Amino acid sequence: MCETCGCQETVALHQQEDSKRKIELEEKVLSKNDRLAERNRGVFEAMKVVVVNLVSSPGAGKTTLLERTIRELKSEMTIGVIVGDQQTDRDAKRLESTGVKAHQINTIDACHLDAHMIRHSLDQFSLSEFNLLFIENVGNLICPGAFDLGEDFRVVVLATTEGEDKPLKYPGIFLDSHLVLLNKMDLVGVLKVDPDQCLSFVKRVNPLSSALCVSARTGEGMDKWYDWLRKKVMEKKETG
Ligand SMILES: Nc1nc2c(ncn2[C@@H]2O[C@H](COP(=O)(O)OP(=O)(O)O)[C@@H](O)[C@H]2O)c(=O)[nH]1
Ligand SMILES: [Mg+2]
Repeated sequence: MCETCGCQETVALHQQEDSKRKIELEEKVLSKNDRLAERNRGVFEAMKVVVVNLVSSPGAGKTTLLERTIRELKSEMTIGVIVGDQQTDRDAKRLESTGVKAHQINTIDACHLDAHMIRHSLDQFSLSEFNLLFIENVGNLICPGAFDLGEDFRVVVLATTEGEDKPLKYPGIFLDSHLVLLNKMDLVGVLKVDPDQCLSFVKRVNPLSSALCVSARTGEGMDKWYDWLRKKVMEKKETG
């Protein structure tokens, strides 16, 4: 007899049914998101805007990295930002102070941005004006990895303060990433972390991923990141 509701089924059978229902529900949510992400991708393609989805743990340095990147590149290209946080518009304000348009999404209960939220956020922009659109995702190394937003590239920002082993512990987000930025390199000496070991773990999870070591604070290594972005913007301009 089931102790949960007193019916004749076994607890194991109930658990089996619950997890089947959970999988079916997750599949439905994700396939709806995938359809909306494809629509977003079509819009980005038509407008020839390169879209970069930045994902990381909270505090890895996404906003700091964007602030420096925008200040450095805004004379060469037009840039917009969509930023997701559970509450507040603090990051949008920080990013707007660099002189670009930033739209904040407050996800309230959700731990990630999804394609539907991005679709509505696009109404805030005149997308055809942009060469480059950054999406700063909600700080979380798990859920954002499951939600395609229609972006061209997913970039993981990993901070040296997180230790070397995060790629092994949270492989999902690294699996489909195009680039890993190992940030806070200025702290390596103090922390005694081994960046090479961290990057070898990234390669073990995703042999195709590239990585750059940077410091958004000091600017160390950032030139290679700017070159990566310039190349992607140039390539998109040249297609079609
Ligand atoms: N030392 C150091 N601190 C950094 C660096 N990048 C960001 N930070 C600091 O890390 C904290 C979190 O940064 P923030 O950009 O808000 O992270 P986010 O939550 O990923 O957007 C802030 O105090 C930043 O000043 C870096 O490269 N080196
Ligand atoms: Mg931020």
